[in-house]
Amino acid sequence: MLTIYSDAHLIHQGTEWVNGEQHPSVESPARAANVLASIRAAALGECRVAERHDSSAYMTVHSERYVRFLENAWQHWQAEGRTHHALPLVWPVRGAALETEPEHIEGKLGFYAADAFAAITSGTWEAARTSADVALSAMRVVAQDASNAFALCRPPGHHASREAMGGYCYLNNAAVAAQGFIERGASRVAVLDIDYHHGNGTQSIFEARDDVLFVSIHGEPDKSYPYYYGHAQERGIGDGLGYTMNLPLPHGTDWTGYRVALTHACKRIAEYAPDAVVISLGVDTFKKDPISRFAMESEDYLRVGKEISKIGCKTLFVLEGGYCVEDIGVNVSNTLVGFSNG
Ligand code: Q9C
Ligand code: ZN
Repeated sequence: MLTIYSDAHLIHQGTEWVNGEQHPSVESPARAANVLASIRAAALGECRVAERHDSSAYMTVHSERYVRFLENAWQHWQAEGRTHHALPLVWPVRGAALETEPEHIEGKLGFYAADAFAAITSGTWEAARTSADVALSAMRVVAQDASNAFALCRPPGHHASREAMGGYCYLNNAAVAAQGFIERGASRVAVLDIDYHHGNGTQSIFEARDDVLFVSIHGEPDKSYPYYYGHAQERGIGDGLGYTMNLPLPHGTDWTGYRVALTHACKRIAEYAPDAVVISLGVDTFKKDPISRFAMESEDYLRVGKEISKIGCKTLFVLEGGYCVEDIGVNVSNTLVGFSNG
């Protein structure tokens, strides 16, 4: 399997609030380095650097004004004399009229953020756009060669919606890739999101459509971030009704429980008969993940990959979360090896 990657992510390391203090975010450069090292050790296949895309390439699933905000946020922040990482402190409340983008950067930050887990740093835009480029480059290879590929994206993307960053995500790499398949002629694309956290951004981008099926397995929203989305009752809206499937699972879920949900998810996807499948691959379902509450073992990811291979469709894996830096590499490569040997 071909891996697409980039080193541009190294210039982005965010900040988050933990126990009343600001710390370097658990979403760190070491994560991607570890994944690349494991991919190489597993001899999965060629590792190739991503091609550069124009920022209009991200406006297929994001609005132009949101992409411009990301591009210019750090300069606006600096123009206010700030030198520390930018995090929002004020948000519009649901139900309010939300159409007018404020001029002040403080207003913009809350306008374009779902939470305070997506800090803007001097390197954020370059890293985020390159992460989307990694997904787009890998999508092109899969679309052209009817093959499979792994997009080693960082920062992750699945919490980013059309006009909001959040949860370490800025541009929705998986959604940009899924839309890319559609624009290259696919009639139907499925996104299978197996990150521990519900892919609220991806769901919101596609929930009103029937040409992109979104299926997510995640920690139950009552107890897990992003809290407000991912209930089993969310099944899509309008034309998209029936094309969103949420499979929330309780804390402590291990392979025994996970397997049932994964088999169900893959069955639904196979029934949909997509032209391509995008896997939002988060390995924060791992038992030692510092911020999540499932109990998957490293060997279980071989089984996850094998189960996904049974869908029998061209497949693009896109890296999302996974914060046990020590084991993220083996968990990701096990998934891809399990798929390849499937
Ligand atoms: N106490 C991804 O995996 N923090 N994002 C949750 C936990 C935010 C996760 C707080 C988690 C975001 C891509
Ligand atoms: Zn996650």
